[in-house]
Amino acid sequence: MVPARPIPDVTPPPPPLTIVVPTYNERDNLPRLVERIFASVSPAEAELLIVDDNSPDGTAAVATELAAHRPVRCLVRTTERGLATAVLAGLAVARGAIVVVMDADLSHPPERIPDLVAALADPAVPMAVGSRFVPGAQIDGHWPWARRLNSRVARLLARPLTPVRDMMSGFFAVRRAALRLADLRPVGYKIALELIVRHGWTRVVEVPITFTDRTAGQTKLNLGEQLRYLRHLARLYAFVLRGGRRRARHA
Ligand SMILES: Nc1nc2c(ncn2[C@@H]2O[C@H](COP(=O)(O)OP(=O)(O)OP(=O)(O)O)[C@@H](O)[C@H]2O)c(=O)[nH]1
Ligand SMILES: [Mg+2]
Repeated sequence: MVPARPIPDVTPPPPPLTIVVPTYNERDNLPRLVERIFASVSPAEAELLIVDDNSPDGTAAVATELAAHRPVRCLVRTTERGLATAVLAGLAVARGAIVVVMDADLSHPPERIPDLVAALADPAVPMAVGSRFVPGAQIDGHWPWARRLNSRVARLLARPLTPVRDMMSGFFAVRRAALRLADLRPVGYKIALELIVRHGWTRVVEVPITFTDRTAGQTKLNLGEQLRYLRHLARLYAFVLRGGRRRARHA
């Protein structure tokens, strides 16, 4: 009798890099985003994971079309809505050893992804942030004084929590093995700040970027989001004052 040959494992290995993009009504931005991402990183080494909250504009259908030609996956959430929890859901199913998180609206330059990834070459660095507030960074577009003031106050309020200058950034890379997702209590928009404080990360590198204002689609940032930010800050200060950050550093 001929011995049975083992069935070869044809499951493709996970890509080294997963790019997580939360979306809500970003149909018009996705094709250009995908084009620019895969002009900057090899499709053989990266996957794009779109986390869409069942956008009424059909963002998920556009993502599915794009998936025919590119390594794109789309996770559609139907029972939950919110940027931070969407990012967390993406981090939970990402397969790459390194995960980049960025917005869909082309505010974050995909061309800087390789620089963020390169900053993680030092094993002591758990996170690299695409920063608008370090030398070499730039903001393209006119920010009215009210928006500038708003951004400055929001950063000042978080300053005692971290020396990272752009802790509000939605563009960052993390080493997946460094994540303790069960320790996170995401609320609102500021997932990078949540990651930095709850993990007790000190060696965060900031990579200067040129930030461009969105030209398509609409902002989802509103007063409710700003109030949620204050609630988020209160939770993080309570965590630090109770010694949570010290314990996280020694975990
Ligand atoms: N899945 C999901 N994504 C969201 C949600 N809210 C916002 N996003 C996405 O998060 C990213 C950032 O949202 P924006 O509305 O651009 O917020 P912002 O960058 O602070 O505001 P702008 O300056 O107007 O661009 C975008 O990719 C949005 O589509 C949400 O509730 N669920
Ligand atoms: Mg935006």
